[in-house]
Amino acid sequence: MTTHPLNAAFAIKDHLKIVEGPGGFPMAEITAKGGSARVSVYAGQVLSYRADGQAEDLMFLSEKAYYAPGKAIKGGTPICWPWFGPDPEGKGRPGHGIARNRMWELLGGEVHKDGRVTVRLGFGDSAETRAVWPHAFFLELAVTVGPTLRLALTTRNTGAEAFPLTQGLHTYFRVGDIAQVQVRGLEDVLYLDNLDKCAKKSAPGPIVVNAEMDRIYTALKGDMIIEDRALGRRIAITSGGSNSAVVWNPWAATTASMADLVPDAYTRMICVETTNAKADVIDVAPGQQHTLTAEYVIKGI
Ligand code: TA6
Repeated sequence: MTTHPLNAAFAIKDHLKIVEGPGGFPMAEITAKGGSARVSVYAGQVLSYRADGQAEDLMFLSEKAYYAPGKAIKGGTPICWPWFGPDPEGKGRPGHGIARNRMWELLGGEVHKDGRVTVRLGFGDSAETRAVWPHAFFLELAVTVGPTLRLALTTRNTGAEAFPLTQGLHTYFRVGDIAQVQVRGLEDVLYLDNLDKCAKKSAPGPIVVNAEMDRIYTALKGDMIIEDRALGRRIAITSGGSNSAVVWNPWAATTASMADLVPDAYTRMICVETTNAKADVIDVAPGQQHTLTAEYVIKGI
């Protein structure tokens, strides 16, 4: 990785450096009091976060991820926007929208009094975006790095008509061994089972993953917790601006069908996603904005 011309405008000594990352994409390297992170300017995607003292990254990043224009990077936090999942209008547009497979702009960085560092990235509408999604907008992601990682995704409607928005912070969390993982905080919450024609279901007790899972939870009760006995840690996820969540693990067969995952990848990852998905649609009125947030705190067991 070599240094990058964006440093002239954005570098902050000891805190923010831009390097040329895989695929030649600019990558922001953030060093803060309490933690460090790497954020790709392509796709506006956090690829790595490590709290000080943690041996393991918070994020799973596929060894076979694509770093190429038009492709999504498998791992970290892909931004699903302005729709979550398949094209809601069935026009054959890309799954999970138009943000995760295009270049963004670096907007700025800031060191806070408490030593946290925030980096902001975004993009607005253009002829290219309007050809796919005919709305005027500015989308901004603020990544705040410290002892915790906080993501805030703000959608501004800069046009004259309201638009519906679904979206997701599709984080791939690194786990030591999926067989030793439990997800808490969604007990008895109604979910739509994406692997069973979106049948409505619920289950008592923590979530245990022992087969392919793709669930859209339709309400949040509070924090979601990933308990990972193999890595001896719990990840607490606090969501804001969201009343839905997705839990996804592709398991062996679907992993084998994905060219950007190695065969055992599913044993080392779980996606627990802060979303506005399915009926959790946000209508963004002209001149208004909506912010979706997720904060990740790593605790011991
Ligand atoms: O968030 C879960 C999900 O929507 C699944 O349905 C699955 O398709 C996954 O995302 C990954 O999608 P991708 O297009 O990144 O392979």
